[in-house]
Amino acid sequence: MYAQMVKSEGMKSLEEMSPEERAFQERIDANEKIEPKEWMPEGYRKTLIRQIGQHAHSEIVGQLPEGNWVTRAPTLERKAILLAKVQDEAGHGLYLYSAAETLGVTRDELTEKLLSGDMKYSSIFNYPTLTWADMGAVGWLVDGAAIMNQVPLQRTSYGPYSRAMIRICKEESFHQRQGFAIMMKMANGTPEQKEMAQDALNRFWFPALMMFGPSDADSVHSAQSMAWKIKMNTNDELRQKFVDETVPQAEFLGLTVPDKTLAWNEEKGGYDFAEPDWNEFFEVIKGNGPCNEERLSARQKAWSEGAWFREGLTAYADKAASRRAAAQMAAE
Ligand code: BYC
Repeated sequence: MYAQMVKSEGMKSLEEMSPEERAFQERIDANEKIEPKEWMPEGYRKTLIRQIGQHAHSEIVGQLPEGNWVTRAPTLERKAILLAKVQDEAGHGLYLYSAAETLGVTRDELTEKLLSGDMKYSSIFNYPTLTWADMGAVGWLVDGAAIMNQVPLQRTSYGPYSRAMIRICKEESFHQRQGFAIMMKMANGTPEQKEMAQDALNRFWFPALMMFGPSDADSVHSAQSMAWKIKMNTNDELRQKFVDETVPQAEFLGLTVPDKTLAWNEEKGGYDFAEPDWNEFFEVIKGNGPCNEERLSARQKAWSEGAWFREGLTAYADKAASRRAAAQMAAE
């Protein structure tokens, strides 16, 4: 299976590596963490910037579909909980941008790449959140899928990314539970509320499966990323785990997973399930999803309207630095 999915061209065997590359790979194989100022292959650095940057953008863009519901949450308590969750996502974005900055790229550079379309963010945030039940489905399925992917990333080989993941995972578990709590309330509510919960599950099931990335046969980066322990599992492995954990939760809620082919496979000890529509996935990541334009224009607006504030912060930091330098000179 591993050999089948090898698409990361240019992957070298230990014998083909330079002494530096070999020493680096041996550290990875011994599960040592790589820290910012240490030597690393250029491809390792670039792959991390791509993955961590995309992850950071996803956290920030991910605030938009949920922020949309803060003013419309049904009770004050739900409003406070949702607000806290949306704020957590901003925090996750910040830890991740900081981790990426240790690799020699600035947060502004990463943001500009997001806005120009040179960098991606998770496909899931290009789907609309139409009803309050969608806040349940996002927490339950989207944060649930995110946790499935991020728990193994706590052991990723790059120190700052791994440490950011530890904190993020703690918060994501709270997010997943708040989503499930909304789903429980809706699924046990009036017939209309149960119908809303089912409709949210119907719309978010396949997009949630897409969050794990293309099937292993089409995943261009997996082989090299796994050799470097940037990724700890293949996309299909994590998707399978997610389905196996989520189906019993849907049954508990009394809801139906919108997949007629879903069946327990005793032999593999997991469910057989339908693949998402991969054409739709590739269209969404090319920028043609239902909300791509809306999401990017919201980020564009925030970026241009925040320019005066960023300039103010830089001017203040420069002034403070020159004041400190002058005080130091005077003291010497
Ligand atoms: N969406 O070779 P592959 C969250 C791209 S946010 C968009 O398998 P890789 C949350 C991929 O980038 C959750 N693009 O790639 C926030 C590559 O294109 P590029 C975000 C996708 O990197 C707020 C191409 O397809 N989590 O939790 O080995 C509220 C080929 O794919 C997607 C992370 O970012 C996608 N779904 O594997 C609530 C986790 N999938 O870059 C929740 C960290 C693939 O060459 N990231 N692509 O142009 C990862 O674990 C990996 O990057 C992925 C993809 C598994 C996502």
